[in-house]
Amino acid sequence: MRREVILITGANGEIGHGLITKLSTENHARIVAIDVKPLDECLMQHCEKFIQGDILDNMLLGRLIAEYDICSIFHLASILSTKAEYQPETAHKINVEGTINLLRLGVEISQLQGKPVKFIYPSSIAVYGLPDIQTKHKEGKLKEYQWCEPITMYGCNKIYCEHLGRYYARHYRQISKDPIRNTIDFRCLRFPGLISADTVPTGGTSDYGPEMLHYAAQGLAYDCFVREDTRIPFMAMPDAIKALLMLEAAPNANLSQLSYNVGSFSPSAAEIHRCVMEAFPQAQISYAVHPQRQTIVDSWPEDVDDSPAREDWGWQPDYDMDRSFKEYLIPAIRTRYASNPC
Ligand code: AKB
Repeated sequence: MRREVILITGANGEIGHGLITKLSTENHARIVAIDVKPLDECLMQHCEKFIQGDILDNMLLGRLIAEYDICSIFHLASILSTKAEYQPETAHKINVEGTINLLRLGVEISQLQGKPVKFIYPSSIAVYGLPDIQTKHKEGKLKEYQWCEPITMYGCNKIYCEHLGRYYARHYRQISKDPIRNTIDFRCLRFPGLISADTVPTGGTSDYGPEMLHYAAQGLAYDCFVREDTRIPFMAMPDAIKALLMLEAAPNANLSQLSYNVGSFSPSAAEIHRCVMEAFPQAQISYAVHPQRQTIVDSWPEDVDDSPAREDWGWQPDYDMDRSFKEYLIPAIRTRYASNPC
């Protein structure tokens, strides 16, 4: 009998690193991982199989169905907000067409297995689009349905893929003679900016948070590209992984909506700066505002209302800002740059 596996796309990215390690070491899951880039050596041992390939390659995805019983899909692959503004059409291809390919794969698997396949999709605070800084301050914590008018290609892609997930889960081929039922069990999280001790993000607009810290730890000077008073929500990577796994494990009957905000702490750039200086007093951090990136971050909320996640599946972060820095980020980053692991 074939054993069940979990499929992870974008496996070599920031979330992939944390998720693969946790799923393998603690949940003893069998993982099939895909990424266009080679997988870091230290993750290989945690995967049953790694495939270097493109989620736009339908032949490759088709082969997966033949070889594995996929019970859950964590679709992490995407091009982040800043990079997507340089290449909007490429971002659309990967972020939207890539997601459709995975959703269709999920439907095919569900039909073969006779049960819905869990499809876990990380969305983002980039789905929000506040018109100006006054409105941002006035609105404070946003609920899932407020101000969903993103100004970036990445944000447009994410909100559209949330809708696609709902369509594939509930309305797929609804007027055909034999509508397909029990397709995918779509579950989506809207993440804030993520900060990991193990990886440095590339191509995002919340990158100033993790960059400040990683540059300081390496003794490099850093020009923060947003104003000191800029405030958006952030989350430490262990909590992001916890949220993904909690949402995946939640009984379907408890889920009152398909997309959930998850919050943790919401510092200004100056507050992150202060925490970094406490740990690395020699750090050289200055501000060189990039006006367009500033506009993007100003359109994102100061904080998110995550009460549905708390009520439906018991979401609660383990790390507030103080604990994130003191117990996770600073010690792990010191070790990382002392020994340079992958
Ligand atoms: C980005 O900056 O694009 C991402 C995000 C907030 O989703 N980190």
